[in-house]
Amino acid sequence: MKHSKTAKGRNDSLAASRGKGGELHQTATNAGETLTTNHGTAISDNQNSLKSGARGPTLIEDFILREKITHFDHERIPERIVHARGSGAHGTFQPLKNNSALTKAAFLQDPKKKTRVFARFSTVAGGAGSVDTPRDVRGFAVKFYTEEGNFDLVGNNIPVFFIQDAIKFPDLIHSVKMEPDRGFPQAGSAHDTFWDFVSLMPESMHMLMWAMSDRAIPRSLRHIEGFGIHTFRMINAQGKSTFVKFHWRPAKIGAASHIWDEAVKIAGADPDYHRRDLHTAIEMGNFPEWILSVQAFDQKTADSLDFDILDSTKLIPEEIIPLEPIGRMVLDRNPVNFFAETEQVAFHPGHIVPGIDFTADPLLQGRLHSYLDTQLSRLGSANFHEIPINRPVCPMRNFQRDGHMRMEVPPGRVNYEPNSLGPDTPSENPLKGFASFPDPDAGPKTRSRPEAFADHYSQGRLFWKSMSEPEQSHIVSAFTFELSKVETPAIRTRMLGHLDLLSPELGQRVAKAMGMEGMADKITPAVPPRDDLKPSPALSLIKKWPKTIDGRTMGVLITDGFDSRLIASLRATLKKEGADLKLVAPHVGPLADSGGKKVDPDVQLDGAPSVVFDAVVVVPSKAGVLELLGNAAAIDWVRDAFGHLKAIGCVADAEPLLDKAGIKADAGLGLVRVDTKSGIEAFIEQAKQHRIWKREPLVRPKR
Ligand code: HDE
Repeated sequence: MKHSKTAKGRNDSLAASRGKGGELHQTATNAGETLTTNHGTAISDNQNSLKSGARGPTLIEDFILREKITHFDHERIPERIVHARGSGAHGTFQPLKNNSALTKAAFLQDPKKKTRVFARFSTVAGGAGSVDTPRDVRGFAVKFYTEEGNFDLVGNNIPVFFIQDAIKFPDLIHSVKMEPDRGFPQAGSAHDTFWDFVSLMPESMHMLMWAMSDRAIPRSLRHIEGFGIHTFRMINAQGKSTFVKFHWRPAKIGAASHIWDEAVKIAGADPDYHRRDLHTAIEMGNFPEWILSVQAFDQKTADSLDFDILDSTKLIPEEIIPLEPIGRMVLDRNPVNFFAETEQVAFHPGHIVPGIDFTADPLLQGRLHSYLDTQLSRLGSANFHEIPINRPVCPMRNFQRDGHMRMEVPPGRVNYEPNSLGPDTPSENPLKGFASFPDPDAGPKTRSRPEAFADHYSQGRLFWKSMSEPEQSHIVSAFTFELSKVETPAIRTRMLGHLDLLSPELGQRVAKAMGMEGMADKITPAVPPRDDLKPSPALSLIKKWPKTIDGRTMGVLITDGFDSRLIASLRATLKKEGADLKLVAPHVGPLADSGGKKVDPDVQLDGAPSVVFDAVVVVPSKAGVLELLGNAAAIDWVRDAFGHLKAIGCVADAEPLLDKAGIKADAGLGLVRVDTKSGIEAFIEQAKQHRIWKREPLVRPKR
């Protein structure tokens, strides 16, 4: 082999070229300013390390190589222990009214005032590189950069939690994360250790109902509700305390979920589905919005409830205490750097401002320690508050000093308080400063739970009774799926015993679906479940589903010779409704429409299965459909859309494909001919249903 004698390697010609005088010129892709080291020394060659001869060993003297590689070696920081996979966005929050009767928090007073926010949504169990659509709780964390300091509302998309006391959190998370000996499964609760733990923790039962419901497979991050879970306090200027539960509701587009089979397939088709959806929606100016509400109540009301408001496994039905809207959040800007913003943002329920305070909820109390502590190992320094995404926008002045990576350069001799040498140095302010609410609740030092925390089944039963028929079936299927994955029979029978207590109907249906009727353990509850709690329709997603396609995307399958006039008319009608369409074709290069005009499709069929769309339209030409008949991806495209209960629009030429997929044209089941304007309108009406529930019994056995 002949070796090059030149001092420059092959890459020279790719990334840089020499000018007449021998100086290096950057190519067009790299025409910016001169590249430098971290310390500002200009770099002459970013393609070759410094060697002793072109084929000789690399020299340790090469400070440029060493600096670059050392920095690279340390690029990663530990991922979050939980909620490692997340997506974030910037936005603003604006009160809907003056909320001074409830709170003195400055950012909640003036409806004209906007406060910047950063929101991060996450899954809980999977690692940072896991997929977006497993069955899991979603984190819903918002940092409000208020003029009185940062307020972090660190919630989830489910209003209750698995455990009542923080001391059980490491056990819960160890059980759900991948099993320690084998390192799997990643991002899923369908395994023995999780079900072993929860089946021994009756307090988890209510949350399990939510986790096995459609809430745990959301359609997108834009379509989730958010909850503060714990009871907090709001304090007004007169010092009056009101208990509050925080609720976020997606404005306009409502909350929506996937069908399980769809979520599973999306995990393969587009592991970044939720992240991409949020990013794209914001990029397109389709800004997601949420209304922040509180359920506000006093001590007397708290005393009248049949559970303890300090118990995070319970919710207050909004039919008992209605939601009071207090503000609106709009997310309108994507991060420009994922690491700097989404990865480094440090949420902490202890970041609060005057006017908001904690209660003694033992889960919340434990969190108040955990979140500060975890940032120290994750971000590596007590100075994480100086990272731009975490910095408050109001002044911060104190005598905390030094430490790793300190950015501030505080001048002067005085770094202590009280002092007499620094007349301008900051001091405490009893009037403006945060004063904890003087909570009179106290008692003997004890490791125990209040008696009022003991009813673990009644609210789970309430949840079951509040669901629509399809939602109940999905819960049965989810328990069946998860418990069938459990290998230890004793865990299955124990869980079936709990399900009987949650609802005998649920228990029987799951036992039957698993082929384990009559095998449930008999479990004696600490407090017998109540059957007299009134259903709360607001807990159902389907019952309050808004009829809209705002923010949705339709997939349109086309082939050469397709009718582009029809597509133009469909696109215009969808646009009026706030929806978009993507052209899906057997290849990504241009197609010729029926008039011979070249049209670029948006995506190629194999990479855009129908699971990534909200509804589908099939518009091949007579000749094109014959090509599709021999393509399994095309047959699966329509078959899945049918199975996932999506509205399906088609032209007459599409019928052979529908036939081959076993789909019979019947408008009653959400299949609509879109050849005419009224056909397009009828299709949109069907798409607004979001799912054609009548179709479900045809495609999934009732369990
Ligand atoms: Fe968290 N949780 N958590 N959690 N949590 C974390 O903090 C913890 C709990 C929630 O997007 C960690 O910065 C304990 C409830 C969200 O960055 C950690 C307990 C709720 C996020 C932690 C809980 C949450 C976290 C990991 C039981 C809903 C992601 C990394 C007492 C109200 C925030 C981090 C983000 C993150 C601890 C229970 C929500 C380890 C000890 C209940 C949304 O500190």
